Amino acid sequence: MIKTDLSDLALFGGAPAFNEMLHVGRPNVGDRQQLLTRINDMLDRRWLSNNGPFVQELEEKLATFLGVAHCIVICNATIALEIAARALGLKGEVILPSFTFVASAHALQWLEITPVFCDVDPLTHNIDPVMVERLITQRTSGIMGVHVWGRACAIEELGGIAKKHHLKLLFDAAHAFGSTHQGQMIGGFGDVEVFSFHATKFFNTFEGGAITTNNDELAQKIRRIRNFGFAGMDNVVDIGTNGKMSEASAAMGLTSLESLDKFIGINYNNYVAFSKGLYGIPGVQLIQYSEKEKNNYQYIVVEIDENTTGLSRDLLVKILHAENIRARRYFHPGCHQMEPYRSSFANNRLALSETENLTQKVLQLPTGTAVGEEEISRICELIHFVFVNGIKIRTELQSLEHNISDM
Ligand code: T4K
Repeated sequence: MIKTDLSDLALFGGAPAFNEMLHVGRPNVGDRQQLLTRINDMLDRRWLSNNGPFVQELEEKLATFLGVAHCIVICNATIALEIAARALGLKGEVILPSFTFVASAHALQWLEITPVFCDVDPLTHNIDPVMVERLITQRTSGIMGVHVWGRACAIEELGGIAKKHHLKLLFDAAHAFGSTHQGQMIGGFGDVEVFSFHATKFFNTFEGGAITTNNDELAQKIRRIRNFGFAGMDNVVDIGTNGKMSEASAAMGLTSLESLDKFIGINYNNYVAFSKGLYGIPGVQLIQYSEKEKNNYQYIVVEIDENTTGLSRDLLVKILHAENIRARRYFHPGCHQMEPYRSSFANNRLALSETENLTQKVLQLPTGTAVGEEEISRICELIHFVFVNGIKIRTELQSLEHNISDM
């Protein structure tokens, strides 16, 4: 139903725009029959984990797709980051953006490496290399860039800084599977890159991730660490963990890979539909993906400038949730504002002004194969309606809150 009156909004008692919740990160599922066939094969073989045939096939196919010498699949990207950090010998401090999913920081802190949070470029949302250089100390051992929303961070600048200061460079490429930088697939930059294949990513293995590198020795070490440090039967040579991907996950990965182009095509069409639908709303800006590079278009990211719209991002999110549109606020409030980092970072807080600004402005809207043009058009109409009536909505809410506090 098209909303024409404030009372039509679900927040004020109207019927929600959607009967079923629309999610950011609804999993894409490829050919179900293919998946089930693979699962049956796996059961017949009775080989369920530990570098099984599906894992090996997936690693080979991913390495070819990414144009990288080694792809080591892992049970999830958080463990993959931990394994990568350990394999690289990171210690002391590692510089990374605060504007990332908290897993990037946790993976370091888990190894008792101090995450040193850096601000971002407000245009790209990616780590600011100028500030990175200012944060380097005697204790710094590495830099972790994050390709936020699948858009490559300043790879060359970070590479130059890492080389000059003899630091390791790794990239959290959790969002960037299928994206390119200067025409080259993300996966082969820095010392290592780490992907996430979590259910909410456009390419998923239920849970999963991968570490990619062109360094043969490092790849061998990563493989050992993934498997408890074993270098052969009964021969342990490193501190290892269990980072193995199961055969069921690899079966899902092989099946997802066969539908990759379809998933990206749907994401791209959704992105175009949102671009058109949100066009012309003052203070509402959809982030741009360069047409010169490949991207997976997995994230529909909108910046809300409250000074122009008169209505905050948080209020819009509240309105959308009531309408069963589960918009998200990635990455609110920023890692440096979360514990334990907030307490240890308190003195430095003001230094991350761009991050703090972004975490107040940014939201993600539902996309993926579970969302089509019809839903997108209704979401955009609703957002138009909300901002056209921004002042009235705020006044109505204030009077409701006032009445409640009087009761
Ligand atoms: N680095 C970066 C930059 C990352 O963004 C991430 C993860 C990582 C590292 C670590 O990767 P992994 O260790 O996870 O491989 C979600 C994802 O769980 C997380 O993988 C992702 N980034 C992050 C950005 O988003 P939550 O806490 O927001 O998830 P949750 O449970 O709220 O789900 C998101 C939405 O998806 C919900 O509306 C429900 C829907 N959903 C979710 C699942 C799992 C479904 O509809 N079906 C499902 O099966 O973190």
